[in-house]
Amino acid sequence: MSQEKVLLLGAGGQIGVELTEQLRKKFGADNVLPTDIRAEHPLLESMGRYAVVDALDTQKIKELIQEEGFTQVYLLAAVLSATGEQNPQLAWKVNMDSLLGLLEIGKELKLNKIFWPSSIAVFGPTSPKQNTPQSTVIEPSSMYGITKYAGENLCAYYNKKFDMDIRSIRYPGLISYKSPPGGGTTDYAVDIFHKAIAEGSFTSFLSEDTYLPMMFMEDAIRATIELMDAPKENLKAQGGYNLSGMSFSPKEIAAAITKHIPSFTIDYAPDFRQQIANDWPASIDDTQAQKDWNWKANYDLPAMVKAMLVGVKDTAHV
Ligand code: NAD
Ligand code: AKB
Repeated sequence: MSQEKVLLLGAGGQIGVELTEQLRKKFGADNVLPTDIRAEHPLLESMGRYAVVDALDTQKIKELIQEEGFTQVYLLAAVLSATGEQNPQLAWKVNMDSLLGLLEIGKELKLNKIFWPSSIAVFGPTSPKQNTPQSTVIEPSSMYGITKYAGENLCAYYNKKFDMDIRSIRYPGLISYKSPPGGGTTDYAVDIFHKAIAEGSFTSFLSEDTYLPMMFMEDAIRATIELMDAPKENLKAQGGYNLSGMSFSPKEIAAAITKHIPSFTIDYAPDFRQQIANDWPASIDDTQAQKDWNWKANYDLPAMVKAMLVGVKDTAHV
């Protein structure tokens, strides 16, 4: 098999920084180029090359792929749920135009593989709330969810019509300490660790009993690489793959943190993000990912809390 060369668009965010690290371990630093519209993330500095690229600049992306011979592209640039609800037109433009542009490039240049992330936000108030299945009623209520479901359908269309290989995961809320989250509804579950360590207290913008599907970043990155490595003929899901890691409420994550920081306190001031969360699943059924590519999460709530407290403390002292 010839050497794969990987281009990441939107690599300066919560997922991209850690995905770049792992893809560089897998393919070699010189074969992985992270790009973003922002300046280079400090963790990527001195790890290899970096370029500023607008994911909407289709011409520039096409030239980059042709000049450097990229075989795979990971499109991570997006406007997430909370920012998207405040600026729906921007969410539609960034999330849809970047994808359509890349799919056209992928078709023309015959890219080997494309990765495009979906989200649990595809599910809406009419989907089953507990153990939401892979295939069910999907009627998203947020602009972000609408773009993710439209994107899934677009990927399925290009896969079928042009025999392409575009793979996707419906990530739950991702929890990490290396790069901050960027405007989502699940971001409270990252912020709570920083506030617990720095201030000993936290005000949650979701109510105490709001259960959402969540996952530790290490699991999410491993899932992404495992899905991209899986034989194409095994992948039977319609749309992005459901992935389950853990499910908890603000009250439960606070109780788990209190086991390590007994004086920690939480209070609640729900805002507009409560409505977004109310329409999302509480937990996810990922049987199809288990079956098609042997997916299994390693981190549960106690393991994730322990890893986050160590990670946030360590990075705070760097
Ligand atoms: P993020 O907001 O942390 O990072 C997105 C990156 O895209 C940012 O660095 C931003 O600068 C960049 N970007 C925005 N517009 C751009 C443009 N026009 N050109 C180039 N770069 C641009 O988001 P993330 O959490 O890393 O999410 C990556 C993908 O995964 C998104 O599609 C998101 O919807 C999806 N996802 C994330 C989560 C999560 O919990 N983090 C959950 C489900 C799905
Ligand atoms: C968000 O909250 O917008 C993201 C997601 C679940 O897609 N974390």
